[in-house]
Amino acid sequence: MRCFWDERQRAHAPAAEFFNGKLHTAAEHQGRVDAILAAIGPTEAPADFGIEPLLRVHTQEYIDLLRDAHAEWLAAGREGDAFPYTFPIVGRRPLDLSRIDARLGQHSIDTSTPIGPRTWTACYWSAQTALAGLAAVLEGERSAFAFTRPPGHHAGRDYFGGYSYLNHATVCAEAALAAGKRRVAILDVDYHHGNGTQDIVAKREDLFFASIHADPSTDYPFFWGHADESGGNVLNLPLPRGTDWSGYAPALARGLDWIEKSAPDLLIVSYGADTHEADPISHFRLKTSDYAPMARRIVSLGLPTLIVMEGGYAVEALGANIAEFLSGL
Ligand code: OKP
Ligand code: ZN
Repeated sequence: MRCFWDERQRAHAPAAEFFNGKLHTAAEHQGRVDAILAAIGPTEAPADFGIEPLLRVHTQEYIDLLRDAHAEWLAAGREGDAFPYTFPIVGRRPLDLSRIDARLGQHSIDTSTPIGPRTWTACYWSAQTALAGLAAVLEGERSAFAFTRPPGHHAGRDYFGGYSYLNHATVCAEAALAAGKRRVAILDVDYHHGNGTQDIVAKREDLFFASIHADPSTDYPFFWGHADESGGNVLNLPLPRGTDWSGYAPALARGLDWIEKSAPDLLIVSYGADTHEADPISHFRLKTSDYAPMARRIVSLGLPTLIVMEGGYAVEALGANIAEFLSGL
C-alpha cells in the first residue's frame, strides 16, 4: 500500500486548546506523528499540486486568512498561537472587518483550533499529501493512504474548527471530478461528525457523504450530524457513547450499502482512529482488532479507495490501530 506524508506537516505545533472552561494540552499534537509513521513504514513525499485544487473548495479570502493570521496576530501585539474568541452568530451582518480578532471569529467555529506561525505550511502540505494519495489511486492503485495532519473534516469552505483547516476529503473529491470521475462518495468513520465535509457537499448530485459518528447530542460538533439530517446525498448514522463493534458493524453495513446504491466510481474514506476504546477525548469502544474487519468491509465494495487521516489521539494505541486498518485494506 502506497502511503503519503510530508515532513513539513510537522510544522503545525499547537500548544493548547480551550474547552470545558479551561486550556488543555492540544490533543492534536506532534506526538501523533511518530506513532503513526513508525506503524505505517516507508512513506512517499507528495508532489506540489499547487493552490488551485484547494480553491475548488475553499475561498481565496479564507486561504489568505490561514496564511496571514499569525503574522497579523503578532502585529496586534500578541504572543503564542492565534485564537478566535468572539463569533458573529447573533444578528450577524456582512461586515467586512480587518481586525484580526474579527477575521478569526468570522472564519471559525470553536476555540480548539489555534493558528501558529507555521500552521499554514503544515496545512498546505497536508492537502498536497492527500492529493498525492489521490493521484496514486487515479493512476491505478486500488487504494492509497494519505497521512493528512492536521485533519480536515470539520473545516468548511471558509471556516476552521475541530483541529481542521483544509477539508482534504472534498479537495480530493473535487480534484477527482476534475480528472474525469463522475460520482465520488465520502465515508467518514472518525468518532466525530464531519460537519465541514457535509456542508461542502450539500445539495450536490455528484458527491455523496455517509458518516458514522458519536451522537452529536452528547459530542462535538453538537450542531451537525443528527440522524434527521439525512436525505438526498447525505446519510448520518449517529451512535451512542459506549458503542462497541457489535453496535458499530451494523451501522457500517448500512453506510456501505447506501454508498453502493449511490453508484460512485471512487471512494474517499475519512479515517479516524478516535473510535478506539483508549481514545482520551472520545467514547466508543472499538478494539485494535476491529480495524482490519472495518477496512475489509470497506474495500469489499471493490471501489478505488483513497484513505485520508482524520483524528485519533490515543498515542500509545495509534500506530497499532492504523497498522491494523491498513492490513485489512
Ligand atoms: C477532531 B477530529 C474534547 C473537546 C474537543 C474538538 C474535537 C475535535 C475532533 N472534549 N473538541 O474529528 O478528531
Ligand atoms: Zn474525531
